[in-house]
Amino acid sequence: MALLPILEFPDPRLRTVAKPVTEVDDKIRKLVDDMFDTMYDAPGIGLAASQVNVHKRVVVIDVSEDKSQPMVFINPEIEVLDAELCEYDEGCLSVPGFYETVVRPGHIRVRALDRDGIPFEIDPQGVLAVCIQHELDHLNGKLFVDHISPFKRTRIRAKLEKKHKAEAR
Ligand code: QAP
Ligand code: CO
Repeated sequence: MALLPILEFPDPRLRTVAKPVTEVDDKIRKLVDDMFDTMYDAPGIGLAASQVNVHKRVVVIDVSEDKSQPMVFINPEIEVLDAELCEYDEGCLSVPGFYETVVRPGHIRVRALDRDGIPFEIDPQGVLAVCIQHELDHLNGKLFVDHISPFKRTRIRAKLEKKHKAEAR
């Protein structure tokens, strides 16, 4: 069991584009296990390696109520399946305390490798589709606050900077 420190907006390291995993080995599996520990402790429903300052294309998600559906996505790729958009109130462990409505495609296809390096494919809708897109954004250096108005983003940045200064005292 290991809890990893989570980077918080506006930390510039969250803007790093993560590199593909070339081999799913024990080191990657240890990262995946530590990411689940960190996500469940928070608690959260999704975590990208970028958020724990590891710039590799690794995502963990569990949208169940009782930690019963852990999912691992290594080198995920998505395809939009239909034009229908979905609105969801998103939050982020890297933007603690803030939730805003984000609009995204509601039905996607995801191809990725699992924790054994085996390719799989799913066609999620609803919260799982939202969460995968949110986490894939992290791997590309993007945050949910990039999808909201600049006014709201600036306000969130100012509040978090104030919190970080108070914590550093
Ligand atoms: C991404 O987010 C997500 O502000 C995962 O104080 C969120 O797990 C995808 C969290 C919503 C789809 C819908 C946020 C925990 C957790 C906070 C999370 C907080 C404590 C966020
Ligand atoms: Co996030």
